[in-house]
Amino acid sequence: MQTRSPNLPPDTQREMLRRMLTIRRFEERASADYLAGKIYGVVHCYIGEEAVAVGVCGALERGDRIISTHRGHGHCIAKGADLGRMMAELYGRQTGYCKGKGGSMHIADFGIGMLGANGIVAGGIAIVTGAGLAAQMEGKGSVAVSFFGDGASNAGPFHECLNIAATWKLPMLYVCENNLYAAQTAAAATHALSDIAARAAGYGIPGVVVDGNDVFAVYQAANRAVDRARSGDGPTLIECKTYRWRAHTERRGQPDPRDQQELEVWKGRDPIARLERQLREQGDLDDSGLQTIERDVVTALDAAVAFAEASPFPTPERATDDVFSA
Ligand SMILES: Cc1ncc(C[n+]2csc(CCOP(=O)(O)OP(=O)(O)O)c2C)c(N)n1
Ligand SMILES: [Mg+2]
Repeated sequence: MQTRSPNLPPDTQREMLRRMLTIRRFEERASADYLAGKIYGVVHCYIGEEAVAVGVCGALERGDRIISTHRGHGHCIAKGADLGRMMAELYGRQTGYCKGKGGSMHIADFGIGMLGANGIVAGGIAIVTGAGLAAQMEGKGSVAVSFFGDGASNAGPFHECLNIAATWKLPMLYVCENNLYAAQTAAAATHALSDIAARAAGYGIPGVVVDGNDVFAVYQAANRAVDRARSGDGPTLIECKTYRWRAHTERRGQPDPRDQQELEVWKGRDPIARLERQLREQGDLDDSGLQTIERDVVTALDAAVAFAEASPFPTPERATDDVFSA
């Protein structure tokens, strides 16, 4: 069952579909180019989980800050990052967000409140809790959002940060993307609770479980949590149940060890197909509207890839620029 459409203009709902499709097509391209040897480092795909990033970011303002994980393309795109600079970063080019020296796991754009992807599992939770404290001290009513996985919810920073954020009533959303696995390890092998949201009770804050493949359900939960945070009532833990379609990372010749039947079941819950169906049923989308969105997405991605491919690699002399040590 898909959640009824919230009270959002049709244009905004179609924009959610466009962003979800952009994430999917961006990663299909990134995966193909990685496997073709054009992209270096490591690429973790978010395909299948698009409704979480888009639903949450749909409830945010530009000045609100988010932090991401090692699986960060979806959060960047949902917050409005530039596709060309993202692709250039994956391609290791000077025009990328990190001047081509960070790759997929190091994309940040402070101008849009995207504080960065992060290769350290649970590392981002502590950084963005600091942003939540900053938001509280600034007093402008902005909020901070931590995206993290089910695996990260077993690490120390999760517990320490929820505790302090609850105690200080920081204006925060903690969004757990429960895709049922931490790398290859099934969630049941790493924690005894069936709902990670239940952990919120231990810190005295609300914990909510949401169908993470239902963009409107995610949006509505995020909206309520944002209202609560902006009103000074403190953080909310939102657990989004979802699933990734690709293996943990893109790798040549290594099969995905997960149960393929389980994967097929989750593909049947495709968040993009569900939104598309709902918009059609509402009378807010038809074949030609969908074709226009698809065409716009592909055109934007072609331009992003062309920009990346035409950009120079950083020179060896620049290797130690922007590198800090204490
Ligand atoms: C501190 C730390 N420990 C281990 C790793 C290796 N590692 C990378 S991703 C990952 C699993 C993370 O699982 P989860 O938080 O559920 O995120 P998902 O990959 O499912 O999105 C692990 C253990 C790491 N990057 N950082
Ligand atoms: Mg996980």
